[in-house]
Amino acid sequence: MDFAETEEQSMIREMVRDFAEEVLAPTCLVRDRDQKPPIDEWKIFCEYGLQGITIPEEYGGNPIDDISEAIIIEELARVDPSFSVMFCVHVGLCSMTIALHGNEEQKQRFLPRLAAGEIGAYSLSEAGAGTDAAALGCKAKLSDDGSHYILNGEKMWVTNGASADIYVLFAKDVGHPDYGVKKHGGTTAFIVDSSMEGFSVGKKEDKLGIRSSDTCALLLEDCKIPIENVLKESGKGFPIAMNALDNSRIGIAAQALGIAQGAYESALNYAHQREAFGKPIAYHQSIGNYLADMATQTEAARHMVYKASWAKQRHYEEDGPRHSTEASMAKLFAGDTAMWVSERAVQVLGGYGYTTDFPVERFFRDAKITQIYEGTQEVQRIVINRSIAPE
Ligand code: COS
Repeated sequence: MDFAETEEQSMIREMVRDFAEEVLAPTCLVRDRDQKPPIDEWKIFCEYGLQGITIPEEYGGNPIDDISEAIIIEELARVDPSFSVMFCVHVGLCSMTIALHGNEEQKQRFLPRLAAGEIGAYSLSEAGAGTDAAALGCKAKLSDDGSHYILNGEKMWVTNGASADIYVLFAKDVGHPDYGVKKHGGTTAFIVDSSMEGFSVGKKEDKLGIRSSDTCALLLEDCKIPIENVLKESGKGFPIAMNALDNSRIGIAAQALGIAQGAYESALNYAHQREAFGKPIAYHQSIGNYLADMATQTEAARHMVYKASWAKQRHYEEDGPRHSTEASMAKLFAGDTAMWVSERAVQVLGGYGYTTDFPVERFFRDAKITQIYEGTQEVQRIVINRSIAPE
């Protein structure tokens, strides 16, 4: 077992850290305040070619190993969690899902666009279908001539909702034989272009954290989607959705890890500069203990995130077992770690930690979402419990 980063992984970490500190850090506080998506920053980021890491080379991508993917997300989140989730959804939930499940024609049509920097999104949740993803209410009806589907309904909580060009979106085909028979019967995955007739962006959420990431509703009003845009085939969407979430839960775990790391570093630096009772507060036992525990929790989360990334790569490249359990365990632990470490960081900074003069208040707000999206912590426990139950 080798715990060392490869030379390439260290190089990627350094490159992304430089980008985050030079490009994201100067604007992230204002973007957070104004809820402004990092579109200009995304364009600069795309010059590095990392937006195509889950896309095969023949479609313009630039594939890398799965631990490197986690390192990129971690380094982005260490500075700007909003940007990290934009990237995570683009590469994981959208590009990778099309790369895995799309037919040749679909891959040729959509992957080069995503590799070139058009933004991807994923839309499963609805007002009445969050944790219970099989309860989707959006309906798809095949046209009489069989050339297209007509979609109606409203999707919710869509990351990159207003910024995206291409969406992987789920609705139920009411004509499918399993519709109304099985709970997830008829669930179908569609590739939706933002320019399609009957598609529009609805309410943008005003959020506690990750405020620079746009989270929106999507409105489907007789939205006309060509039959060629169905991923795999009608009724095969639920496992596609679940598989995509297995992949992206590792991304959210990496995001949580980056938040914990960023909050810990802020607290560490502050504690070594701020003096009280004649010495830096880091050398007072109570603060020193906090810092030691923060470092330990963050490192433990790091191991779980990289282990889950390794399991994901083994699943796809060596036909290994599904990585659902590792992904959910990493997300559960890293999400709780981000919340705990960022709360401690605010405590270490005292009154200053409660102000926007330091980034820890933003990390504290941003951390909360990692316990909620891509499945709440309660969902991760359902997945884990199913895998540990005796036969
Ligand atoms: N990969 C591939 N297929 C999977 C799978 C996975 N990880 N998990 C389940 N499936 C398949 C099952 O094999 C089953 O297929 P068959 O019908 O062919 O037998 C089907 O999907 C239904 O599985 P299951 O009965 O386990 O579904 P449930 O409705 O019980 O799912 C949970 C339960 C809670 C695990 C699921 O609904 C879930 O993950 N919810 C959270 C969704 C979420 O994270 N939403 C927020 C972000 S999306 S914007």
